[in-house]
Amino acid sequence: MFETIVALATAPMKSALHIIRVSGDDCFDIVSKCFSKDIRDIKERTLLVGHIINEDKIVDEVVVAIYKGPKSFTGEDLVEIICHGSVLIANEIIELLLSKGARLATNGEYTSRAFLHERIDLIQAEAINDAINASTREAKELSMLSLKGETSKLIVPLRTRIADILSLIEVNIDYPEYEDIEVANKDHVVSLVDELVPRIDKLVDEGEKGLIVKEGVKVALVGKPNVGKSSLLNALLGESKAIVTDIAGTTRDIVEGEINLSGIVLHLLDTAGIREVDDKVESIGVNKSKDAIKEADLVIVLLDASNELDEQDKEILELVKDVPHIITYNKVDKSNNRDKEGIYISALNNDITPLKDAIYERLGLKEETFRTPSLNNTRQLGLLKNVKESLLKAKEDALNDLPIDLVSVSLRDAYNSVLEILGEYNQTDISKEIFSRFCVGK
Ligand SMILES: Nc1nc2c(ncn2[C@@H]2O[C@H](COP(=O)(O)OP(=O)(O)OP(=O)(O)O)[C@@H](O)[C@H]2O)c(=O)[nH]1
Ligand SMILES: [Mg+2]
Repeated sequence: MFETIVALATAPMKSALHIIRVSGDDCFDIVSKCFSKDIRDIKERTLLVGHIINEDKIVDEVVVAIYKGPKSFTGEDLVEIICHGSVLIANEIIELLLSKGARLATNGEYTSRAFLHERIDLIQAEAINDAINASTREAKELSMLSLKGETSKLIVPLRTRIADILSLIEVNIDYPEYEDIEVANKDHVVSLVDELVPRIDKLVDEGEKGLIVKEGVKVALVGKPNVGKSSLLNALLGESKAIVTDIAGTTRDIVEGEINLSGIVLHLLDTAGIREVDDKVESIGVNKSKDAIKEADLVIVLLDASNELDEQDKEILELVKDVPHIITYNKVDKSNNRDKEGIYISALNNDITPLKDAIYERLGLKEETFRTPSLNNTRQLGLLKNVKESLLKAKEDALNDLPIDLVSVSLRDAYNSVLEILGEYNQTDISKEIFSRFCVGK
Protein backbone atom coordinates (compact mmCIF):
# COMPACT_ATOMS: atom_id res chain seq x y z
CA MET A 1 0.00 0.00 0.00
CA PHE A 2 1.56 3.26 -1.10
CA GLU A 3 0.00 6.39 0.35
CA THR A 4 -0.81 9.09 -2.15
CA ILE A 5 1.73 11.89 -1.97
CA VAL A 6 1.60 15.39 -3.39
CA ALA A 7 4.19 18.14 -3.91
CA LEU A 8 5.08 21.03 -6.13
CA ALA A 9 7.64 19.79 -8.67
CA THR A 10 8.63 23.27 -9.82
CA ALA A 11 10.40 26.04 -7.86
CA PRO A 12 8.00 27.86 -5.50
CA MET A 13 8.14 31.24 -7.25
CA LYS A 14 6.18 33.18 -9.80
CA SER A 15 6.59 31.59 -13.24
CA ALA A 16 4.60 30.78 -16.38
CA LEU A 17 3.39 27.42 -15.13
CA HIS A 18 3.64 25.16 -12.11
CA ILE A 19 3.55 21.38 -12.00
CA ILE A 20 2.01 19.55 -9.04
CA ARG A 21 2.76 15.86 -8.82
CA VAL A 22 0.41 13.37 -7.20
CA SER A 23 1.48 9.73 -6.91
CA GLY A 24 0.17 6.66 -5.10
CA ASP A 25 -2.58 4.07 -4.91
CA ASP A 26 -5.47 6.53 -4.52
CA CYS A 27 -4.18 9.28 -6.74
CA PHE A 28 -6.86 8.96 -9.45
CA ASP A 29 -9.62 8.93 -6.77
CA ILE A 30 -8.20 11.94 -4.98
CA VAL A 31 -7.69 14.04 -8.12
CA SER A 32 -11.18 13.10 -9.40
CA LYS A 33 -12.64 14.62 -6.20
CA CYS A 34 -11.39 18.06 -7.18
CA PHE A 35 -11.12 17.94 -10.97
CA SER A 36 -13.97 18.70 -13.39
CA LYS A 37 -13.54 15.29 -15.02
CA ASP A 38 -13.52 11.81 -13.55
CA ILE A 39 -10.13 10.26 -14.29
CA ARG A 40 -10.64 6.95 -12.51
CA ASP A 41 -11.26 4.89 -15.64
CA ILE A 42 -8.50 6.34 -17.77
CA LYS A 43 -6.60 3.46 -19.34
CA GLU A 44 -3.66 5.01 -21.17
CA ARG A 45 -1.34 7.97 -20.78
CA THR A 46 -3.64 10.93 -21.35
CA LEU A 47 -3.70 14.73 -21.20
CA LEU A 48 -6.95 16.40 -20.16
CA VAL A 49 -7.88 20.07 -19.96
CA GLY A 50 -10.33 20.99 -17.20
CA HIS A 51 -10.85 22.88 -13.96
CA ILE A 52 -9.71 22.32 -10.41
CA ILE A 53 -12.83 22.89 -8.34
CA ASN A 54 -13.18 23.61 -4.63
CA GLU A 55 -16.83 23.50 -3.51
CA ASP A 56 -18.25 24.82 -6.82
CA LYS A 57 -15.57 27.49 -7.07
CA ILE A 58 -13.04 27.23 -9.92
CA VAL A 59 -9.50 27.37 -8.50
CA ASP A 60 -7.72 27.28 -11.87
CA GLU A 61 -7.92 25.98 -15.39
CA VAL A 62 -5.34 23.22 -15.67
CA VAL A 63 -3.91 20.48 -17.83
CA VAL A 64 -3.85 17.10 -16.16
CA ALA A 65 -1.37 14.45 -17.34
CA ILE A 66 -2.34 10.92 -16.33
CA TYR A 67 0.15 8.06 -16.13
CA LYS A 68 -0.98 4.55 -15.20
CA GLY A 69 1.47 2.55 -13.11
CA PRO A 70 3.79 0.82 -13.65
CA LYS A 71 4.52 2.92 -16.75
CA SER A 72 5.16 6.12 -14.83
CA PHE A 73 8.19 7.78 -13.27
CA THR A 74 7.37 6.42 -9.81
CA GLY A 75 6.09 3.10 -11.14
CA GLU A 76 2.67 3.75 -9.57
CA ASP A 77 -0.42 5.70 -10.70
CA LEU A 78 0.69 9.29 -11.13
CA VAL A 79 -0.94 12.58 -12.09
CA GLU A 80 0.77 15.83 -12.99
CA ILE A 81 -1.39 18.90 -12.68
CA ILE A 82 -0.06 21.76 -14.77
CA CYS A 83 -1.55 24.98 -13.42
CA HIS A 84 -0.83 28.67 -13.86
CA GLY A 85 2.45 29.76 -12.34
CA SER A 86 1.23 31.48 -9.20
CA VAL A 87 2.43 30.11 -5.86
CA LEU A 88 -0.98 30.99 -4.35
CA ILE A 89 -2.81 28.90 -6.95
CA ALA A 90 -0.36 26.00 -6.59
CA ASN A 91 -0.72 26.06 -2.80
CA GLU A 92 -4.49 26.16 -3.01
CA ILE A 93 -4.52 23.09 -5.25
CA ILE A 94 -2.07 21.25 -2.98
CA GLU A 95 -4.17 22.05 0.12
CA LEU A 96 -7.25 20.82 -1.69
CA LEU A 97 -5.54 17.54 -2.56
CA LEU A 98 -4.39 17.18 1.07
CA SER A 99 -7.96 17.67 2.25
CA LYS A 100 -9.06 14.89 -0.12
CA GLY A 101 -6.64 12.37 1.39
CA ALA A 102 -3.18 12.95 -0.06
CA ARG A 103 -0.18 13.77 2.14
CA LEU A 104 2.79 16.01 1.46
CA ALA A 105 5.76 14.20 -0.08
CA THR A 106 9.07 14.20 1.77
CA ASN A 107 12.38 15.10 0.11
CA GLY A 108 13.09 12.86 -2.87
CA GLU A 109 10.08 10.66 -2.20
CA TYR A 110 9.07 10.39 -5.87
CA THR A 111 12.52 9.16 -6.84
CA SER A 112 12.50 6.90 -3.80
CA ARG A 113 9.24 5.32 -5.00
CA ALA A 114 10.69 4.85 -8.48
CA PHE A 115 13.52 2.96 -6.78
CA LEU A 116 11.21 0.91 -4.55
CA HIS A 117 9.11 -0.05 -7.58
CA GLU A 118 12.33 -1.03 -9.36
CA ARG A 119 11.87 1.53 -12.11
CA ILE A 120 15.43 2.62 -11.45
CA ASP A 121 18.33 1.34 -9.37
CA LEU A 122 20.14 3.37 -6.75
CA ILE A 123 22.86 4.51 -9.17
CA GLN A 124 20.18 5.97 -11.44
CA ALA A 125 18.42 7.61 -8.48
CA GLU A 126 21.69 9.27 -7.50
CA ALA A 127 22.17 10.35 -11.13
CA ILE A 128 18.89 12.30 -11.02
CA ASN A 129 20.19 14.26 -8.05
CA ASP A 130 23.53 14.77 -9.80
CA ALA A 131 21.83 16.06 -12.95
CA ILE A 132 19.88 18.63 -10.92
CA ASN A 133 22.99 19.75 -9.05
CA ALA A 134 25.43 19.71 -11.99
CA SER A 135 27.16 23.04 -12.40
CA THR A 136 28.80 22.34 -15.76
CA ARG A 137 27.47 20.88 -19.00
CA GLU A 138 30.10 18.12 -18.73
CA ALA A 139 28.92 17.09 -15.26
CA LYS A 140 25.32 17.02 -16.44
CA GLU A 141 26.22 14.82 -19.39
CA LEU A 142 28.01 12.33 -17.12
CA SER A 143 24.94 12.12 -14.90
CA MET A 144 22.79 11.45 -17.97
CA LEU A 145 24.94 8.42 -18.80
CA SER A 146 24.31 7.07 -15.29
CA LEU A 147 20.61 7.83 -15.57
CA LYS A 148 20.43 5.82 -18.79
CA GLY A 149 21.78 2.87 -16.82
CA GLU A 150 25.25 2.89 -18.42
CA THR A 151 26.97 3.03 -15.02
CA SER A 152 24.87 0.20 -13.62
CA LYS A 153 26.02 -1.92 -16.57
CA LEU A 154 29.61 -1.60 -15.31
CA ILE A 155 28.79 -3.16 -11.99
CA VAL A 156 26.38 -5.93 -12.97
CA PRO A 157 29.14 -8.16 -14.47
CA LEU A 158 30.98 -8.05 -11.11
CA ARG A 159 27.85 -9.25 -9.38
CA THR A 160 27.43 -12.07 -11.88
CA ARG A 161 31.04 -13.28 -11.66
CA ILE A 162 31.13 -13.31 -7.86
CA ALA A 163 27.73 -15.00 -7.74
CA ASP A 164 29.03 -17.72 -10.13
CA ILE A 165 31.77 -18.79 -7.71
CA LEU A 166 29.71 -18.25 -4.57
CA SER A 167 26.93 -20.45 -5.85
CA LEU A 168 29.40 -23.14 -6.88
CA ILE A 169 30.83 -23.13 -3.33
CA GLU A 170 27.35 -23.28 -1.84
CA VAL A 171 26.25 -26.16 -3.99
CA ASN A 172 29.42 -27.99 -2.95
CA ILE A 173 28.70 -27.39 0.73
CA ASP A 174 24.97 -28.06 0.65
CA TYR A 175 24.97 -31.03 -1.74
CA PRO A 176 28.23 -32.92 -1.19
CA GLU A 177 26.59 -36.06 -2.54
CA TYR A 178 26.28 -34.64 -6.09
CA GLU A 179 29.31 -36.01 -7.80
CA ASP A 180 28.75 -34.48 -11.21
CA ILE A 181 29.19 -30.92 -9.89
CA GLU A 182 32.61 -29.35 -10.22
CA VAL A 183 34.43 -29.15 -6.89
CA ALA A 184 34.94 -25.54 -5.77
CA ASN A 185 38.59 -25.09 -4.86
CA LYS A 186 41.03 -22.31 -4.10
CA ASP A 187 42.00 -21.96 -7.78
CA HIS A 188 38.47 -20.81 -8.56
CA VAL A 189 38.75 -18.07 -5.96
CA VAL A 190 42.26 -16.99 -6.92
CA SER A 191 41.44 -16.71 -10.61
CA LEU A 192 38.20 -14.84 -9.84
CA VAL A 193 40.08 -12.30 -7.72
CA ASP A 194 42.88 -11.95 -10.27
CA GLU A 195 40.28 -11.31 -12.95
CA LEU A 196 38.18 -8.81 -11.00
CA VAL A 197 40.73 -6.72 -9.10
CA PRO A 198 42.26 -5.03 -12.19
CA ARG A 199 38.74 -4.30 -13.41
CA ILE A 200 37.87 -2.72 -10.06
CA ASP A 201 41.09 -0.67 -10.09
CA LYS A 202 40.10 0.69 -13.50
CA LEU A 203 36.59 1.49 -12.28
CA VAL A 204 37.99 3.31 -9.23
CA ASP A 205 40.36 5.33 -11.40
CA GLU A 206 37.57 6.29 -13.83
CA GLY A 207 35.25 7.02 -10.90
CA GLU A 208 37.77 9.38 -9.32
CA LYS A 209 38.16 11.22 -12.62
CA GLY A 210 34.38 11.35 -12.96
CA LEU A 211 34.19 12.79 -9.45
CA ILE A 212 36.50 15.60 -10.57
CA VAL A 213 34.23 16.36 -13.53
CA LYS A 214 31.19 16.26 -11.27
CA GLU A 215 32.38 18.13 -8.21
CA GLY A 216 35.47 20.02 -9.34
CA VAL A 217 38.70 20.37 -7.36
CA LYS A 218 39.87 22.56 -4.51
CA VAL A 219 42.98 24.48 -5.50
CA ALA A 220 44.90 26.45 -2.84
CA LEU A 221 47.26 29.29 -3.79
CA VAL A 222 50.04 29.43 -1.20
CA GLY A 223 53.38 31.16 -0.78
CA LYS A 224 55.13 33.72 1.34
CA PRO A 225 53.70 37.28 1.49
CA ASN A 226 53.86 39.48 -1.61
CA VAL A 227 54.60 36.76 -4.17
CA GLY A 228 51.33 37.61 -5.95
CA LYS A 229 48.79 35.04 -4.73
CA SER A 230 45.92 37.48 -4.65
CA SER A 231 46.96 38.90 -8.02
CA LEU A 232 46.88 35.35 -9.39
CA LEU A 233 43.43 34.71 -7.91
CA ASN A 234 42.16 37.88 -9.54
CA ALA A 235 43.76 36.98 -12.88
CA LEU A 236 42.21 33.50 -12.79
CA LEU A 237 38.78 34.88 -11.88
CA GLY A 238 38.97 37.76 -14.33
CA GLU A 239 37.85 40.20 -11.63
CA SER A 240 39.54 41.96 -8.75
CA LYS A 241 38.05 40.01 -5.90
CA ALA A 242 40.99 39.98 -3.49
CA ILE A 243 42.80 43.08 -2.26
CA VAL A 244 46.25 43.49 -3.81
CA THR A 245 48.91 45.82 -2.38
CA ASP A 246 52.69 45.86 -2.18
CA ILE A 247 52.43 45.53 1.62
CA ALA A 248 53.45 42.06 2.81
CA GLY A 249 50.61 40.48 4.77
CA THR A 250 47.72 42.07 2.86
CA THR A 251 45.55 38.96 2.78
CA ARG A 252 44.56 37.86 6.28
CA ASP A 253 41.73 35.45 5.64
CA ILE A 254 40.99 32.93 2.90
CA VAL A 255 39.43 34.51 -0.19
CA GLU A 256 37.49 32.08 -2.36
CA GLY A 257 36.48 32.05 -6.00
CA GLU A 258 35.35 29.60 -8.62
CA ILE A 259 36.20 29.18 -12.30
CA ASN A 260 35.26 26.73 -14.99
CA LEU A 261 38.47 25.42 -16.53
CA SER A 262 37.49 23.58 -19.73
CA GLY A 263 34.49 21.99 -18.03
CA ILE A 264 36.08 21.46 -14.61
CA VAL A 265 35.10 23.64 -11.68
CA LEU A 266 38.13 24.90 -9.75
CA HIS A 267 37.32 26.06 -6.21
CA LEU A 268 40.15 28.52 -5.66
CA LEU A 269 41.47 29.49 -2.23
CA ASP A 270 43.70 32.56 -1.97
CA THR A 271 45.52 32.33 1.35
CA ALA A 272 47.44 34.59 3.69
CA GLY A 273 51.18 34.67 2.95
CA ILE A 274 52.96 32.16 5.17
CA ARG A 275 55.60 33.65 7.48
CA GLU A 276 56.56 33.85 11.17
CA VAL A 277 54.51 36.65 12.72
CA ASP A 278 53.65 38.07 16.13
CA ASP A 279 50.49 39.79 14.91
CA LYS A 280 47.55 37.81 16.31
CA VAL A 281 45.21 38.29 13.33
CA GLU A 282 47.83 37.51 10.75
CA SER A 283 49.02 34.40 12.59
CA ILE A 284 45.45 33.02 12.57
CA GLY A 285 45.49 33.65 8.81
CA VAL A 286 48.80 31.81 8.47
CA ASN A 287 47.36 28.80 10.31
CA LYS A 288 44.39 28.83 7.94
CA SER A 289 46.81 28.78 5.03
CA LYS A 290 48.48 25.70 6.48
CA ASP A 291 45.09 24.02 6.91
CA ALA A 292 44.24 24.90 3.30
CA ILE A 293 47.32 22.95 2.17
CA LYS A 294 45.94 19.86 3.89
CA GLU A 295 42.39 20.29 2.60
CA ALA A 296 43.15 21.15 -1.01
CA ASP A 297 43.19 18.61 -3.83
CA LEU A 298 45.97 20.59 -5.47
CA VAL A 299 48.31 23.30 -4.14
CA ILE A 300 49.83 26.01 -6.30
CA VAL A 301 53.05 27.06 -4.59
CA LEU A 302 53.81 30.58 -5.71
CA LEU A 303 57.42 31.80 -5.72
CA ASP A 304 58.86 35.10 -6.88
CA ALA A 305 60.82 34.60 -10.14
CA SER A 306 62.54 37.96 -9.69
CA ASN A 307 64.19 36.95 -6.40
CA GLU A 308 66.31 34.07 -5.19
CA LEU A 309 64.50 31.49 -3.06
CA ASP A 310 64.94 32.21 0.63
CA GLU A 311 64.39 30.23 3.83
CA GLN A 312 60.66 31.09 3.91
CA ASP A 313 60.17 29.70 0.40
CA LYS A 314 62.05 26.55 1.35
CA GLU A 315 59.90 26.03 4.43
CA ILE A 316 56.76 26.32 2.32
CA LEU A 317 58.14 23.83 -0.20
CA GLU A 318 58.73 21.50 2.75
CA LEU A 319 55.10 21.93 3.87
CA VAL A 320 53.73 20.83 0.49
CA LYS A 321 56.14 18.06 -0.31
CA ASP A 322 53.64 15.28 0.45
CA VAL A 323 50.59 16.80 -1.23
CA PRO A 324 49.89 17.23 -4.95
CA HIS A 325 51.38 20.59 -5.91
CA ILE A 326 52.60 22.68 -8.82
CA ILE A 327 55.61 24.95 -8.35
CA THR A 328 54.95 28.26 -10.05
CA TYR A 329 57.23 31.25 -10.51
CA ASN A 330 55.38 34.56 -10.70
CA LYS A 331 56.56 38.00 -11.85
CA VAL A 332 58.43 36.74 -14.95
CA ASP A 333 57.88 40.23 -16.38
CA LYS A 334 60.62 41.33 -13.96
CA SER A 335 63.07 38.54 -14.69
CA ASN A 336 64.25 36.51 -17.66
CA ASN A 337 65.72 33.84 -15.49
CA ARG A 338 63.89 30.56 -16.12
CA ASP A 339 66.48 28.02 -15.11
CA LYS A 340 64.50 26.29 -12.35
CA GLU A 341 61.92 23.59 -12.89
CA GLY A 342 58.37 24.91 -12.65
CA ILE A 343 55.73 26.98 -14.38
CA TYR A 344 56.49 30.62 -15.21
CA ILE A 345 53.74 33.25 -15.16
CA SER A 346 52.99 36.91 -14.67
CA ALA A 347 49.80 37.49 -12.72
CA LEU A 348 50.19 41.22 -13.23
CA ASN A 349 50.18 40.89 -17.02
CA ASN A 350 47.55 38.18 -17.04
CA ASP A 351 50.09 35.82 -18.53
CA ILE A 352 48.78 32.72 -16.72
CA THR A 353 47.91 30.25 -19.50
CA PRO A 354 50.92 27.99 -18.71
CA LEU A 355 49.55 27.52 -15.19
CA LYS A 356 46.01 26.79 -16.41
CA ASP A 357 47.43 24.18 -18.79
CA ALA A 358 49.54 22.66 -16.02
CA ILE A 359 46.54 22.39 -13.68
CA TYR A 360 44.46 20.70 -16.37
CA GLU A 361 47.26 18.32 -17.20
CA ARG A 362 47.77 17.46 -13.54
CA LEU A 363 44.11 16.41 -13.21
CA GLY A 364 44.89 13.64 -15.69
CA LEU A 365 41.62 13.96 -17.58
CA LYS A 366 41.29 12.74 -21.12
CA GLU A 367 38.67 13.47 -23.74
CA GLU A 368 36.99 10.14 -22.93
CA THR A 369 36.58 11.04 -19.25
CA PHE A 370 33.71 13.29 -20.23
CA ARG A 371 31.96 10.50 -22.10
CA THR A 372 32.80 7.50 -19.92
CA PRO A 373 30.13 6.34 -17.49
CA SER A 374 31.69 5.94 -14.06
CA LEU A 375 30.89 5.18 -10.45
CA ASN A 376 31.52 8.76 -9.54
CA ASN A 377 30.25 9.45 -6.10
CA THR A 378 31.93 8.82 -2.79
CA ARG A 379 29.34 6.25 -1.71
CA GLN A 380 29.82 4.18 -4.86
CA LEU A 381 33.60 4.54 -4.79
CA GLY A 382 33.81 3.62 -1.10
CA LEU A 383 31.80 0.46 -1.71
CA LEU A 384 33.87 -0.41 -4.76
CA LYS A 385 36.99 -0.25 -2.59
CA ASN A 386 35.27 -2.54 -0.05
CA VAL A 387 34.58 -5.03 -2.84
CA LYS A 388 38.27 -5.06 -3.71
CA GLU A 389 39.39 -5.49 -0.08
CA SER A 390 36.99 -8.37 0.50
CA LEU A 391 38.12 -10.08 -2.70
CA LEU A 392 41.78 -9.74 -1.70
CA LYS A 393 40.95 -11.19 1.72
CA ALA A 394 39.23 -14.14 0.05
CA LYS A 395 42.31 -14.73 -2.11
CA GLU A 396 44.60 -14.57 0.92
CA ASP A 397 42.43 -17.05 2.81
CA ALA A 398 42.36 -19.35 -0.22
CA LEU A 399 46.14 -19.24 -0.57
CA ASN A 400 46.45 -20.01 3.16
CA ASP A 401 44.40 -23.14 2.49
CA LEU A 402 41.49 -22.16 4.71
CA PRO A 403 38.41 -24.34 4.21
CA ILE A 404 36.39 -23.14 1.26
CA ASP A 405 33.34 -22.28 3.38
CA LEU A 406 35.47 -19.83 5.36
CA VAL A 407 36.91 -18.35 2.17
CA SER A 408 33.37 -17.80 0.97
CA VAL A 409 32.66 -15.44 3.92
CA SER A 410 34.81 -12.71 2.32
CA LEU A 411 33.40 -13.47 -1.10
CA ARG A 412 29.94 -12.93 0.31
CA ASP A 413 31.07 -9.59 1.78
CA ALA A 414 32.29 -8.59 -1.67
CA TYR A 415 29.00 -9.67 -3.19
CA ASN A 416 26.97 -7.70 -0.63
CA SER A 417 29.02 -4.56 -1.30
CA VAL A 418 28.29 -4.93 -5.02
CA LEU A 419 24.57 -5.26 -4.24
CA GLU A 420 24.78 -2.21 -2.02
CA ILE A 421 26.16 -0.13 -4.88
CA LEU A 422 23.02 -0.94 -6.83
CA GLY A 423 20.85 -0.46 -3.75
CA GLU A 424 19.75 -4.08 -3.68
CA TYR A 425 21.06 -4.80 -0.21
CA ASN A 426 19.74 -3.28 3.01
CA GLN A 427 17.57 -1.07 0.81
CA THR A 428 15.75 1.05 3.34
CA ASP A 429 18.81 2.22 5.26
CA ILE A 430 20.86 3.43 2.33
CA SER A 431 17.97 4.89 0.42
CA LYS A 432 16.93 6.95 3.45
CA GLU A 433 20.38 8.50 3.50
CA ILE A 434 20.39 9.18 -0.22
CA PHE A 435 16.88 10.45 -0.78
CA SER A 436 17.11 12.95 2.06
CA ARG A 437 19.41 14.98 -0.23
CA PHE A 438 16.69 15.46 -2.85
CA CYS A 439 14.38 18.40 -3.03
CA VAL A 440 10.68 17.90 -2.40
CA GLY A 441 8.77 17.17 -5.61
CA LYS A 442 11.65 15.27 -7.20
N1 LIG B 1 55.82 42.82 -11.58
C1 LIG B 1 54.88 42.07 -11.07
N2 LIG B 1 54.30 42.38 -9.92
C2 LIG B 1 53.34 41.56 -9.44
C3 LIG B 1 52.93 40.40 -10.12
N3 LIG B 1 51.96 39.81 -9.40
C4 LIG B 1 51.77 40.57 -8.31
N4 LIG B 1 52.59 41.62 -8.32
C5 LIG B 1 52.68 42.69 -7.32
O1 LIG B 1 53.17 42.14 -6.11
C6 LIG B 1 52.57 42.83 -4.99
C7 LIG B 1 51.90 41.82 -4.08
O2 LIG B 1 50.84 41.21 -4.76
P1 LIG B 1 49.69 40.42 -4.01
O3 LIG B 1 48.87 39.77 -5.06
O4 LIG B 1 49.00 41.29 -3.04
O5 LIG B 1 50.58 39.36 -3.24
P2 LIG B 1 50.09 38.26 -2.17
O6 LIG B 1 50.96 37.07 -2.40
O7 LIG B 1 48.65 38.08 -2.23
O8 LIG B 1 50.54 38.93 -0.81
P3 LIG B 1 49.92 38.71 0.68
O9 LIG B 1 48.45 38.82 0.60
O10 LIG B 1 50.55 39.78 1.46
O11 LIG B 1 50.39 37.36 1.11
C8 LIG B 1 51.60 43.82 -5.59
O12 LIG B 1 52.25 45.07 -5.65
C9 LIG B 1 51.35 43.27 -6.97
O13 LIG B 1 50.99 44.27 -7.93
C10 LIG B 1 53.56 40.08 -11.38
O14 LIG B 1 53.28 39.12 -12.05
N5 LIG B 1 54.52 40.95 -11.79
MG1 LIG C 1 47.18 38.33 -0.87
